[in-house]
Amino acid sequence: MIFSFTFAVSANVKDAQKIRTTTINTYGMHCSGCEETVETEIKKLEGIKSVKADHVNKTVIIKYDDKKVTLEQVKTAITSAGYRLSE
Ligand SMILES: [Cu+2]
Repeated sequence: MIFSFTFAVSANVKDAQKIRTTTINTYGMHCSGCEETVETEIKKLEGIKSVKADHVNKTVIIKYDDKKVTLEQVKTAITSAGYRLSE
């Protein structure tokens, strides 16, 4: 695995924790129970600040620390829970 770092010398220490917000299209959720299942699985990952699954809009909106967790890990959690990332 290749890591690349962009480092700003003047960066504030707080910037070391970079919180990203991402919407992941998620298919196969039918009700609020499904939303809960997805949210529970994602919350098990370290670095997840918040997660909101929406079965009507077919989205999962996450806020995460990209130093601690990758989008790939979140997507894996979704598919492991039995849901899909494409229609
Ligand atoms: Cu359901």
